[in-house]
Amino acid sequence: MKSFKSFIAAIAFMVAPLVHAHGEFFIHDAYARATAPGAPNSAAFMMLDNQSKMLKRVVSASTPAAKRVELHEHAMVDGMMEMRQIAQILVPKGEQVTLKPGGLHVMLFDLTQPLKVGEHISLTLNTADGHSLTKQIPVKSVMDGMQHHNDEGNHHHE
Ligand SMILES: [Cu+2]
Repeated sequence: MKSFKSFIAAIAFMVAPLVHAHGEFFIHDAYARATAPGAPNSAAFMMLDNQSKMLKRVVSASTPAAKRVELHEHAMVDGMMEMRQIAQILVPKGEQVTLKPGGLHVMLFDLTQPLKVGEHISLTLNTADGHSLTKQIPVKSVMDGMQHHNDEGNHHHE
């Protein structure tokens, strides 16, 4: 048993620096919403995965595909679901935060060209600690969650 434990410890010791070298903050399953010709805006969605020992704050984003990029959330305003800009997206240590239609998203304003299914765009996220993550993300057809007043099925109107 003792040698087995030291074997595991040796493996952990060898693997840890590699994991560190590959970064500890990840973007998974990212995509941008396809647009109709002439549509000025779109959005990008993804899962943020913080495997580090510290809180990560995404404070800005950019892409060559849009002239202006903002971090957005959806919130209830006077009984209506509206989206609004937020200063940062917090990802606690060891946790994942999902950006999805109808929730948090990266808003793409003034597209430089229509986003077509099958194409890829480059998206960069910047964190408060000065790191940037850039990914090529696919363009996908997405149900537009932005115009729905979705009742989640829990309310019961008589
Ligand atoms: Cu938005």
